[in-house]
Amino acid sequence: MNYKAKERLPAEAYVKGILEGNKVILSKAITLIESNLPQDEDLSLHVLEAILPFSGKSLRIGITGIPGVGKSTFIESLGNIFTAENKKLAVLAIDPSSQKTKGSIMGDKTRMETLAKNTLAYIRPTATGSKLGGVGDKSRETILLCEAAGYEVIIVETVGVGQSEVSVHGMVDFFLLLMIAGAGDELQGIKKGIMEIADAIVITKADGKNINAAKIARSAYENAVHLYPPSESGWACKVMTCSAIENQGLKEVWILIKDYYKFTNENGFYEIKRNQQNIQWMHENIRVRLEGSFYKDLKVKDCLLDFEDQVRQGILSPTIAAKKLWNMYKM
Ligand SMILES: Nc1nc2c(ncn2[C@@H]2O[C@H](COP(=O)(O)OP(=O)(O)O)[C@@H](O)[C@H]2O)c(=O)[nH]1
Ligand SMILES: [Mg+2]
Repeated sequence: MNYKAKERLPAEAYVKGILEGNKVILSKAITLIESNLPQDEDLSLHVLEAILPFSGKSLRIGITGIPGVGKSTFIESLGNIFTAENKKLAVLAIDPSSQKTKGSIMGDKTRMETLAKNTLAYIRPTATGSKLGGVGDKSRETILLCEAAGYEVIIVETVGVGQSEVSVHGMVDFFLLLMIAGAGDELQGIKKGIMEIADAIVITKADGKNINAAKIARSAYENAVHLYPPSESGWACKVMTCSAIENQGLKEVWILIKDYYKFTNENGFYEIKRNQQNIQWMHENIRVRLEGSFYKDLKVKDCLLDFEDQVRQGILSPTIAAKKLWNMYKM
């Protein structure tokens, strides 16, 4: 038996530990929440429900950009500013590309060295490589646990691949896109849609020989974002430059984030967005449950391969196949 029930604590022990800000218990609770074992579901939900009243009070920041753009180094420098203000910071580093090697996560740990040692900071790499927003993704629940543990700023770091940026955008208040000068948008894997949902674009590594290129990139992106239609928040995307290594421009980014917080609080968007995100979260959860239940259904399982075969051969149309399977499922 793989299941190690002994490793689980009673619900109250998780809740007490989290509320006391105990990092070891917090980590164990996140492991529990991330578990997809049916045996863990009740306990997970119990813990989540108990901590819910203590959650929601952090500023949630999403940071995305291609591998090597400087996310981890940036977070380390920005994080040091937060902690210098005595703010507790949690960093959830999610890297779907590191599923096999876990290489980037190791890199992250060394690149966030001072944060990793800081008692005010908590770093949680997601080693599962789970697809953000996909089945088994518990990033949102993890955010809630960290908030209940007293973390006032939560950074969700993700690599700009696939759909993960969009998923992160759906769980944070402020969405920051990091870019480097010189590389084209396509080279950076930046899809247009991503720039449009960013609350800020920061050109990293604006130091040494790179300073001028960074300034040029900044005005180019400024011109580009001016063309976008106004966002629902009423906030216009800002473009900045920074050097995490030389500690330049980071304070300005923090001021900008605080400005955004003030702006969206005053115009009511902050709350509207959180509410929308919760509704979306509920629907995603329902979709995941439905999908799981559908593919686990024995009648469906029995016919699925055969139907796939017929679709492949062109005997059966995909729509009809889906409809037939759906009817079987509903029977
Ligand atoms: N010159 C310079 N290099 C940087 C800066 N930030 C990060 N780097 C370097 O860029 C590389 C990738 O950084 P990392 O933070 O791991 O990027 P990530 O993959 O986006 O998390 C590392 O070699 C860093 O030392 C910066 O501000 N200036
Ligand atoms: Mg990194």
